[in-house]
Amino acid sequence: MDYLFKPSRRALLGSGAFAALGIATGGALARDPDPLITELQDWASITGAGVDETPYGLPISFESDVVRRNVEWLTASPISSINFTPIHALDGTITPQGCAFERHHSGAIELRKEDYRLMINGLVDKPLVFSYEDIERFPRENHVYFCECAANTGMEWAGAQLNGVQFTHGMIHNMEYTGVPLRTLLNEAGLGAAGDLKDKWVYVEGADASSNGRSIPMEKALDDVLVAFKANGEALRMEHGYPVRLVVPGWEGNMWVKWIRRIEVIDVAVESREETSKYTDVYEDGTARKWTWVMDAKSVITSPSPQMPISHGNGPLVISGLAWSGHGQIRRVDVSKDGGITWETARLGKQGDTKALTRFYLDTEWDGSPMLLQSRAMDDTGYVQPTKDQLREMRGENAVYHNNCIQTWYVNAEGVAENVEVS
Ligand SMILES: Nc1nc2c(c(=O)[nH]1)N[C@H]1C(S)=C(S)[C@@H](COP(=O)(O)O)O[C@H]1N2
Ligand SMILES: [Mo]
Repeated sequence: MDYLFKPSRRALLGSGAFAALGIATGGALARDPDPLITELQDWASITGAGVDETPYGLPISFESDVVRRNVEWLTASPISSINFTPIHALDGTITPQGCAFERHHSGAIELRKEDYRLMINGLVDKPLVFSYEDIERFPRENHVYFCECAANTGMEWAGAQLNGVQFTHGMIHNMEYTGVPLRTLLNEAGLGAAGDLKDKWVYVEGADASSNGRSIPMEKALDDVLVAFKANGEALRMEHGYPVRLVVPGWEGNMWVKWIRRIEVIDVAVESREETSKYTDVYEDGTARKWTWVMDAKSVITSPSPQMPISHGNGPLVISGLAWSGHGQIRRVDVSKDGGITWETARLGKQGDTKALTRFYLDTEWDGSPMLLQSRAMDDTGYVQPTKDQLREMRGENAVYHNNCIQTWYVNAEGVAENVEVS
C-alpha cells in the first residue's frame, strides 16, 4: 500500500538513473555493446513451457502488481465493501474480468447454473420463470459498456484524498457483454396487463442476501438493458454475478443487479434502501437529489499519475487516460498541463462506443518542468465535464455520489505525480 499517500522513493531514484544515461528520446543509438543482445540468454538456451502447463492462463509473474486493491479503512468488513480496478496499469478500453473492481453488499455468492432461476412477475400477462438454459435460447446481442459505481471519486469531494488513480477512479470497468435484451423477456411475459407503460417500473433484485433491489423506469427497461451471461467472451466471474447479471448501460453501477433472480413489473417505484438512504445526495437545505441514474461525462489521466511516475526523463511523453459518458459517446477530450489555463485536444485511441470507455492519448514532449495535468471530456450531448468548484456549487458539500469533476495530478521535475486539487 505504499502508493496510497506518498510518491515512492524508488521512482525518484529510477528517473535519476535514466537521466544519467543521457537517454532523452524514445530509443537508444545502436552503438555500445549490449549484453542483452550480444550474450546468449537463459531463455534462448533452454526450452520453454509446454502448451498444457496452464490450461487457463494467468498474467505473467512480472505483472503481479496489476491487481485489484481495496482501501481497508473505507468499510468495516470486506463482505460489504469495494475494491478498485488497476486502471493506472491498463491500456486500451476493455477491463479483464480478473482485475475488474468488485462491489458486494453481502459478499459474492457461488450460484450454479443448474440452481439459477429468474422470475418475471407483477403486472404481466403470464408470470414466468426462466432457467439458465431458457435464457440462452432467446436471441442475444453483444455490447461494450462501462459500469461505474456512483461512489467512484466520492472520497474526493472535499479535497484531494487518495494518491492513486486506482483509488480515486477505479470503481469502473468496461466489458463486452453477451446477453438477451430485457425487453425480449418482458415481452415474453406480456406487458398488456401493465396498461399504459409510460409510468410503469420494474423492480429488480439479486439472489444474494442483500438482494440489492432497485426500481428502474419502464422506458429504460425497454430500451438498452441486457440480461447478460457472458463478459469479454467468457462466463461472468462469480464476483460479477455468475451466472446472470443485469447490465444497465450508462446508469449507476448499483442498478446492475448481480445474480439477478426477480424482475417485477410495478406501477410505483419501491423506494428501496438502495434508492433512498443510499445512492442519493443530500443538499445543504436537507432535501435530497434522487433518481440520479445516469453517470455524467467524466475523464481522468491514468498515466502519468501517482502510481505511474514518468521514469524516462524528458523528451517524448505519452499522456494517456480514459473518458466516458452515460449519455452517449465521447466526442472530444482536452488535456491541460497547467491546471486548466491552456488546453490541447487529445487523440482518441479509436472512435468510442456509446456508454463505454474511450481511450485518449496526448503525444507530447516533456521539458522536465513541473506540470498540473488535467483532462476534460465532452460527450455528444454537448455536455462538458465540470471543475470541482462548479460541481460543488451545484451540489453543495454533502454529496458523496456522482463526482465527475476534473482531476488534477501535480507532476514534479523528477516525474513523480501526486493527487492535488486545483478548483
Ligand atoms: N445482487 C447484487 N447486485 C449488485 C450489488 C450487490 O451487492 N448485490 N452491488 C451493486 C453495486 S453498488 C455495484 S457498483 C455493482 C458492481 O458490479 P461489480 O461487482 O461487477 O463490479 O454491482 C451492483 N449489483
Ligand atoms: Mo456501487
